[in-house]
Amino acid sequence: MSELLQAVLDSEEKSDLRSFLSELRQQEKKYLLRNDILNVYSEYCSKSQKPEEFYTSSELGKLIYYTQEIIQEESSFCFIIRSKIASQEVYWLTSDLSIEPMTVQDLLDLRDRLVNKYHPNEGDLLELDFGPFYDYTPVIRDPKNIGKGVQFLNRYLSSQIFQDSKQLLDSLLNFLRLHQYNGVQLLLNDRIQSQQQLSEQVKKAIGFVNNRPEDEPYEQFRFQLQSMGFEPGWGNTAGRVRETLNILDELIDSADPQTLEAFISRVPMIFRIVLVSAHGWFGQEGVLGRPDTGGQVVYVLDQAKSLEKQLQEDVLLAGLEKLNVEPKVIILSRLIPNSDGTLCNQRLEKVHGTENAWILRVPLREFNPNMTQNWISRFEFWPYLETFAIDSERELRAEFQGTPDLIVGNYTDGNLIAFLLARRLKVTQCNVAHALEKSKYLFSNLYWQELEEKYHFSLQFTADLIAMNAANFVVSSTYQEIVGTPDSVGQYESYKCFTMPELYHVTNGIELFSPKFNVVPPGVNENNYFPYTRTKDRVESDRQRLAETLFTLEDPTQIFGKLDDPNKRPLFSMARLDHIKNLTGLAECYGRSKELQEHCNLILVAGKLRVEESGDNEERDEIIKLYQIIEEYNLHGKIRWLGVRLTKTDSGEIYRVIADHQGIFVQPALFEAFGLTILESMVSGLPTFATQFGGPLEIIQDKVNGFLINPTNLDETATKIVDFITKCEQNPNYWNEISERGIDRVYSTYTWKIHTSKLLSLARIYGFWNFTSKENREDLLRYLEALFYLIYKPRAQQLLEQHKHR
Ligand code: UDP
Ligand code: LCN
Repeated sequence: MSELLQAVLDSEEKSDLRSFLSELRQQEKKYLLRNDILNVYSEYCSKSQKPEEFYTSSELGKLIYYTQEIIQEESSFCFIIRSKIASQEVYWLTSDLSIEPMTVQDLLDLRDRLVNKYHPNEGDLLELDFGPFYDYTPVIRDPKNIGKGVQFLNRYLSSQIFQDSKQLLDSLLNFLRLHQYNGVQLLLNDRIQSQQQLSEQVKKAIGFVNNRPEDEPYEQFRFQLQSMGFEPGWGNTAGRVRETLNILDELIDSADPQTLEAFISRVPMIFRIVLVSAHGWFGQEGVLGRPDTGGQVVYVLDQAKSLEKQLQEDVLLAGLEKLNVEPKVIILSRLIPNSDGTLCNQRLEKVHGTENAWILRVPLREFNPNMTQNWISRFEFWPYLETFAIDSERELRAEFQGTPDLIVGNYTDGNLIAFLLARRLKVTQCNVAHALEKSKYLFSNLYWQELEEKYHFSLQFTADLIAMNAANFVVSSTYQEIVGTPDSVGQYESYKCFTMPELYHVTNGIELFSPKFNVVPPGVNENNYFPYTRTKDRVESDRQRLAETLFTLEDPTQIFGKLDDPNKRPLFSMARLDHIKNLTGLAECYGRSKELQEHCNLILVAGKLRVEESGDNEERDEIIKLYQIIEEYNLHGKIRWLGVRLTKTDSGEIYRVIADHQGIFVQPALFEAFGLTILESMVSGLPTFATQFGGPLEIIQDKVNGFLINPTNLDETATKIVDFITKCEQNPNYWNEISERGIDRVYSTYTWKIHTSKLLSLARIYGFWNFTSKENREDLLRYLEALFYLIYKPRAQQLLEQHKHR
């Protein structure tokens, strides 16, 4: 029984609960989310003149704090209480205050009844439950360790070696014999056939390298090692080979998690990587700021560059250089024949600044040229994924002259393609969500039928469930992406239990305590984005040109607005123009605050200036809204709106120019999964104000190296910014302090170097884990395939039929 509910009933606050429920009954809404609940509660407290402590410290206050949802049916209520991260309890509270626990099934039925989609006489709905399949894996117990999967797995695997060393060391031996590059055997040859031999030969080889100079190149003693059973891959010098062999020796004798991780991280098993980023305009210039093309492209491009570099370093250290081992990274995207001036119609494009990283674009099959020759919104992309995966497999095999060692999917579509490819190619699959739409759009599952024509969530959520469960490991940018915060549900967590009325019920959609989840935040491209104070790396002519573009240039084709006083402090934001990015909210916040207008100009880099130029519904709505706000608050002379598509170097310099003018960056999104612009602005040295909803909550330490805002509270946001400006005016060094701390925050925590070395180490360890637990995963994968063929595919084919007539 819920302790929180019981505590209220056992206290003197029982009558308060009764009055609060009666307050709830007055509400028009029957389904209240946390914010609504807090509003009703706060109204109740002020109406009944409760002292301030009552709001938070009373038993009722505690119950309300942890209540995520309340659903009313007739005169009773369902309370969904999340008193601990990643676990919820559901109770039914009747008008006479009796409490009954509810099952997940009861809850989903109730939600269906609420939208009149409950039909018990027609039989039960399909129920999806992935729980039973997770018995092959150990689970984390403490929620605070969620997202540290690899540490947990290492502990688990090393304790397995300890308990049953024979079986796991056998697996390790077989695993080590597996690795080849272009037909050349690596690590072990046939001279080592058993654990016993491995153990003996390792000691013998250590003795042998011990007698050689530390920096003697591997090539000079390669054949002696070979005769002992060791092939290339142990190191490039005698010193490095000795180190690697010593780690293995220690592992065989007494396994501990650090040794296991250190050893597996050195196994040369990853040379070829595929990064799937399928739907967008994937290119190196002229693609950002378009609908659907933002951070994911930036992330994947930078990641590809950094991965290539790290793989090259690893090859060098493993002593494989002389074998002509050439790491290769391929970004797989779609080819868009009508590419609107971008290079998205080219099959192959080299990634700038790399030796062997490429963008490979595979065309969609021509089901209807009106659709498949053009960019297709991510919400409409679903029918093309399976054939795209089949065609891509062929192209990838040709490009690699073999198969890849790791496939990383990005976003729902890329993740589903990664699942299909990994299954066909028998390769480790990694998932990166970037943003899960389910939690971005309120009630997106409950009202999926009404939203289907525009968003096709039935396909997207089914694809998400398949891909996230199939993945060997999941890389998330933040902890809260997985399981939220004490008072908000995580993005992955939102897949745990939900109804898709009349389609299916999900009673256990994902195991949040699985070690597959790992928090590995992205970095920022340090060549493009660096502190404004590094003047020697800046190009003066670019600085001047961009300052003019930002503050004074008159070019109505791409810039709206002329500033009365271009010298005022700039309040800057840059984002795609979609509803969730909420630039219109920022304009309104600015419009409502005379003080802000007095001190600052508002400068926005966003989307297009004209409705006719946009092919995207949300972007068109936002353009209209932004003009309305400018008129309503008469912001002429105070706002500049740049509908420009910046080059990569310009987009770096633009933050620095704003910093030259002691400006501020504001990121006002209603929800932001991570928020690369926040890293970019902080590393440039701009004091940054960012939404408290989503990833920024983990990036920014409030008032230390930036500021968190609630973008739904416009006046409070304006006050926070005005307070900061006032403080800067009183103490001119304050701006510098925040600026410097923002820069430090990025360099210490958000670099691509940290990201890729962790990612590769994960890929190796999960590769090993996949190898040892392969058979146990097969039943899960079969279940997922059934969902793909029986639910996803028929729906995708229906959508394809609609597309054929467009
Ligand atoms: N961006 C850009 N021009 C624009 C809008 C955005 O270059 O007009 C870039 C921005 O610098 C950042 C990325 O697009 O690198 C946006 O990433 P973020 O993670 O902030 O948001 P997303 O668009 O992925 O939701
Ligand atoms: C998608 C988003 O919405 C952003 O919040 C992320 O920063 C971006 O992808 C990169 O992961």
